[in-house]
Amino acid sequence: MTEHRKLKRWVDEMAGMCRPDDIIWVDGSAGQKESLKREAFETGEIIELNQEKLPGCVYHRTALNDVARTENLTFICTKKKIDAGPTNNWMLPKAAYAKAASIFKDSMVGRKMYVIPFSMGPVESPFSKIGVELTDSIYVVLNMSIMVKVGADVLKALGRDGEFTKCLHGQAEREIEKRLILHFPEDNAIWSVGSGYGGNVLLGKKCMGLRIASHIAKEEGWMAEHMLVLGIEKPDGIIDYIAAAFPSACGKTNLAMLVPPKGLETKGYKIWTVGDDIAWMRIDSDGALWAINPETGFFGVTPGTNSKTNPNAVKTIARNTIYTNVLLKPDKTVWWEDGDGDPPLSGIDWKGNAWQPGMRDKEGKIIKGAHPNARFTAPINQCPSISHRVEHHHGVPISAIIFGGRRAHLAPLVYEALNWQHGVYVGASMASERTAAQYGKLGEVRRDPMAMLPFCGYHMGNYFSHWLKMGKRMKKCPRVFHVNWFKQDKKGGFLWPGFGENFRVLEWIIDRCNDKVGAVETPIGYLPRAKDLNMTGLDLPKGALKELLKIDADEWLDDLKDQAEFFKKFGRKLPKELKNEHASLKKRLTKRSKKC
Ligand code: GTP
Ligand code: SPV
Ligand code: MN
Repeated sequence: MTEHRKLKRWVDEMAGMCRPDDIIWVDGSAGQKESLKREAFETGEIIELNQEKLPGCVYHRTALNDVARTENLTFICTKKKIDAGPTNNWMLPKAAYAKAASIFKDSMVGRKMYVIPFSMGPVESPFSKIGVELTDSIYVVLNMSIMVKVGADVLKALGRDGEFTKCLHGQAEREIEKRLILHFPEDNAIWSVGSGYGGNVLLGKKCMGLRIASHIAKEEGWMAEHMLVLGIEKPDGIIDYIAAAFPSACGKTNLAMLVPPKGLETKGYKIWTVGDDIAWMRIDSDGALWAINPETGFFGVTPGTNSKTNPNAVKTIARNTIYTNVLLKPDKTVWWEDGDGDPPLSGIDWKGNAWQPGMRDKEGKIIKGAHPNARFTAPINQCPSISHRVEHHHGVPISAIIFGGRRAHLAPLVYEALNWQHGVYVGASMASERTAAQYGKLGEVRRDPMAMLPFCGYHMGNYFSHWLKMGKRMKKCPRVFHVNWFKQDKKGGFLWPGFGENFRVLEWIIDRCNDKVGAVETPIGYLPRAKDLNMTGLDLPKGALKELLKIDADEWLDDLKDQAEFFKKFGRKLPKELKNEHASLKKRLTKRSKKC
């Protein structure tokens, strides 16, 4: 299969430890994919869905204890602890390899090992990186085949001695006590054992695409970010591209595929989807920042996805899609909460139990049909709004970077940073309420710089410096914004309708980039005045817009205390520029405070 001696030796070595019955090289062909599917149908690992209604679609349930990324079991393993920084779990590489090896040992006896050569980014583009994942799960092979380019072309591009990220995955017993997601940036390697869920096991995604890539990007002078990328085509036909970083389950996939509201669509606006989760960005010869999406598929949250909230996603997932942890209907189609259509009268829930709407558990809580972090895996080229530049090896030029999170209070609908340095501060100090995409207490506000807290593969203080340095190297920096679709009224309802209506905010952002619309300067940055937002065709309840654009200086000053506490973690590695930005913001807010 390959002339790459190092690759062959590594596969042999890993097989020697895991002892699979057989080793199968994934060639990327339709025939092999089909026969793998058949094999998985037979063992029950995957269920074939109704091929008339959902052609090419399959269904999978992960273990009950294995339904989201496990950040507490995720480690950056570097020789020196300081290199992993205060926000990552750390282990010495030697100890980490030994601990994982004891779990991997003989774990593939009776199973097969699949070798998946994959490229993140167009094959043979100078911006792409190659990885090889070894796994004992057909589910992983099928997912990876959608999420990234896999197979013989990649091996060819790798040649006899090309560099690749060594990615080893084994399900082992899928017990939490024996689960480890280990990254070795110094060895360009990833070991993941004991899980069968998404971000823990599709090693191209968060593990290589962000944690390992962010480390390489720092060394090589580019950026690997947890960002969607989209193009906004204006009525004059010119397309501006933006990249947006929101934490997990905070709206990236939805924004990436947005359909402008009717009134604005007829003006001629269109959205083009480049990516929904990861952006690799470089400064090109024109001095601007350009982004590629290194993935070829979406691994998106299903609950909440319906024809109103995200019609493009609904069309994308109608075929050739893997559904994970949703409700299985008797006719072998699927359903999830806040999806299309009424709940079925019966079905099998994500736990594999018989389910009926309205069922309650022992504590009286409604039993959901789909897990809140249930997901679809679908090819990006099925998305009706796919950008024609998605395969372009230079990607797209970025005019604006948007940060955002779930904040029930405090953060206004949108504001613009004063400049790049202030923008880096806005990203570094952002926070969001915890969602079902990771284990932990739901709703708790946590600081999540640039939405990269769980994904930065090195010391985050150095990561902030890298952002500042990139800004200095650019001839024209993208403008930086912050959005919050999730501000709540007193009753806990969302003040902003979100989804397609978010386009109104994007229009202001793009017009700001082109100096076409006004704003008011506030202590936190530039905010639109009510008249600067295009509200044609949207009737918000009285007072809602005022509340959405309100800045309460005292509330902000309170939040600054928490920011300062968080920044303390970075010690001397916190760039002085960010300390200065923090101090200036405090000064500006204090001037406004009612308490002074
Ligand atoms: P990851 O794939 O985990 O990185 O998530 P993501 O950032 O791509 O989030 P996604 O777009 O899948 O949205 C997550 C959840 O937020 C879904 O339940 C959506 O329905 C909901 N959501 C997305 N956009 C909005 C919005 O504008 N307003 C409101 N209220 N909810 C939204
Ligand atoms: C996220 O949690 O940000 C995801 C899903 O995109 S996972 O691939 O599981 O990380
Ligand atoms: Mn994500």
